[in-house]
Amino acid sequence: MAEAELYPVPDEWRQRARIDAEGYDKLYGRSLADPGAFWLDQAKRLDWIKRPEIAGDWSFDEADFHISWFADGKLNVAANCIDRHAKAHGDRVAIIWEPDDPAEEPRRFTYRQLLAEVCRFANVLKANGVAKGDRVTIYLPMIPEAAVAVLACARIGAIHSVVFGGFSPDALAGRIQDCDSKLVITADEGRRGGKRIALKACVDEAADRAPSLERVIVVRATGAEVAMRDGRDIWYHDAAAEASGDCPPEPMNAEDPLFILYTSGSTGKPKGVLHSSGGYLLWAACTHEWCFDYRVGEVFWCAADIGWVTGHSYILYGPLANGATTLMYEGLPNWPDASRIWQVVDRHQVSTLFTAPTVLRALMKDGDAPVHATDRSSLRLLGSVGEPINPEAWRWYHRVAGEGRCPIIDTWWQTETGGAMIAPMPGATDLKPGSATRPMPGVDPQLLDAEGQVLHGAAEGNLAIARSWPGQMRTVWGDHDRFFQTYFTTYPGKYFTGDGARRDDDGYWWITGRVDDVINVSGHRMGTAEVESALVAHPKVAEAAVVGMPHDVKGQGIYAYVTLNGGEEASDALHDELVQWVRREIGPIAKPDALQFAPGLPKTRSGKIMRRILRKIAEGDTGALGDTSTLAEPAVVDDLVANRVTLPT
Ligand code: 6R9
Repeated sequence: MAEAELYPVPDEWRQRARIDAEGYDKLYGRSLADPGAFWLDQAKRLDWIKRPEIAGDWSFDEADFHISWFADGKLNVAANCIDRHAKAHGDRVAIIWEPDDPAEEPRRFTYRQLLAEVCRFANVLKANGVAKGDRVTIYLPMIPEAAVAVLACARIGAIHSVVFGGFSPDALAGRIQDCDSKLVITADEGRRGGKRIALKACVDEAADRAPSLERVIVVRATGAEVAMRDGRDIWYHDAAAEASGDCPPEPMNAEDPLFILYTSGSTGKPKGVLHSSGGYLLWAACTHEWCFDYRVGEVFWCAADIGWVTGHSYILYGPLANGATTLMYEGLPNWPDASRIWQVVDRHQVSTLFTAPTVLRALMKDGDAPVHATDRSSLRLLGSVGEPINPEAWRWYHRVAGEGRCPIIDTWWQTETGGAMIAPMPGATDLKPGSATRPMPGVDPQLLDAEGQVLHGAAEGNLAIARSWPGQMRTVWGDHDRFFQTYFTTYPGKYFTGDGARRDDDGYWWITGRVDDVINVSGHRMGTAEVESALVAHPKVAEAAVVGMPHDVKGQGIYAYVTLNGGEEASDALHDELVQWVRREIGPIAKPDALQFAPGLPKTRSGKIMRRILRKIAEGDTGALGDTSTLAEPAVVDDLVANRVTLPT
């Protein structure tokens, strides 16, 4: 059994780590016994303009619902991530940038250089009318300017909303409008795996649907020719040439918003998850140190995109707050070939690599030779995030990539949580493949059954968090009621994660995946409702239902059932058209892996689509459809089973 398989803390880590097993128990115990003192103590990691005297002040109850941390503290996040390091050790490299094309030279920015770049960008934003509290949408590829733009917002107190460069013009327009953002920062083009992405053209298209947009700042990345609209678009390099490299950081209240990041939920359009300045930064900094035990001089590589929360917390905010050297990679892990990710490790002597199970599964398919072709002796830790890591991928990561030497840090968390919540500490936690192990200090996870009863000991149920932590999201932008309804009503008085989990006899946590209508495709969240509404927006589609299906590389794939309008004929051409349609409406990550034309969908007599049955059919588990007697038309199920779509292997 997987549980019997234990990987003890290696001797090297036992000796060098800041926190050992006993240290973890003490730290965790104190964090729950005296949270006020514990967090005010932790807050000393940050540079405060005014040091807080209040830690957490919160209630998850409806009558008195509020969440705040360090409410009387004042700080500037960018000053914490840059200025204090620039002052103390300005020549230390803050960011290493590795380009898409391995033939090109990497770029390096010391903390001093980063400070100058960020100040310049901040002044350009100010010159374009951006003030404290304004929203700025960032739609950039993984180029250094993306980091600079994010930090420039933080410096002047503007709220950044980074939109992943793979999202469509429509998705971008929705995210610009929702937070009423007047300015977008983009690039002529992005590059990934040798391909070009026409970002500026996407912004032009989005602008037609986003009337709030007044100004577009365009970074020259590839040099491609792009149309510039007079009075709206400006080149960053032109504006920067006139901007000063000096910009004082804006003093911010700890509770002032730092950023919005849109994420999919089980219903409705994506939610603008809002994070605070003080609590979020402290959480990112603490968890970066606890999970990865970062030491000065090491190179830390989180191989995510800054369009996702992982990139926010572990490419930028956590590492930079801790004065780390962080690596930012423009390209794909397996381009131009399957060795690339390891070549980047060797080229920059990376000590910690933090990536997603889907990447590992894709690499595993190419066998061990591309890994063995590289050295990797600089690696000391390997991290995983985004979805449950299957034990096979865990073992491969450990044995092949890390040569048995590197602990695997499987971090469970969410956009909403700001940083890692359940994860091992390398010097403290014996590992079990597939388990995210133990909670971080301050995190109070609970298992609950469907009736809301708390389960004790070894058990399986739904995962809730019983108390607030500094990195918790503060609201859904523009819809505080939706925030409360989404997370605090399933289990009154608790934050409900939407995930299921199991706790074993040793108190280890195993995340089993989403229990709501959210699909995890390659570690990215996709709401089934979003894909469905894209499909029904097609003129030939009457109805659609979308569920997750097992996928050997992506973890989950997207399976769509589509009912056409009367008079429309199903065809291969229409099949492909619909798949492309979703891709265009939302972006490549939402493209259905399987699409089945269905004359009808299984519904209850009250008209509710029975997703349980659709999930079973998509999984190929058609022998166990369970009770179909409540269906309005049981015969539709037979048709669905007979015409099930299987993925090409
Ligand atoms: C950080 C991030 C959150 C959802 C989360 C869960 C899944 C993330 C995981 C994991 C098992 C892990 N998830 N990490 N499941 N083990 N180590 O991914 O945020 O994009 O908001 O996704 O991802 O289902 O609820 P986000």
